[in-house]
Amino acid sequence: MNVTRLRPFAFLALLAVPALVNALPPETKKIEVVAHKYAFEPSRIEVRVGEPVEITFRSTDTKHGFVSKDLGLEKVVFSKDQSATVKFTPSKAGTFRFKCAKFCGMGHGKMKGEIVVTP
Ligand SMILES: [Cu+2]
Repeated sequence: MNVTRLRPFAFLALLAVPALVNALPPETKKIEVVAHKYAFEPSRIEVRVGEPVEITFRSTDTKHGFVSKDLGLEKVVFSKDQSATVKFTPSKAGTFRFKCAKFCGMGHGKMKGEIVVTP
């Protein structure tokens, strides 16, 4: 077939590109949180409604945990040599608290943070 005869229709291929991009699920936001006695870093995590989130927790000292009742996220425990990953997709905007879910010493109660979900 003659290529020059097809060229007028090349724009159709360009029209298809944005349609494909829109059909893809949103990219996962990957966040690393480091825990130590007695804080999470960062302690404030910002995400968006509908954006899949993957948070990997690591510890630099003892065993710590993560739980967010506000977001309905189950407790996970992690240590220096064993990280833990929490995946979720926020469905509503707001500020949701989380805290350490593993007793780690006298300052355990101070180990808190928040996940801010913007529309
Ligand atoms: Cu802790």
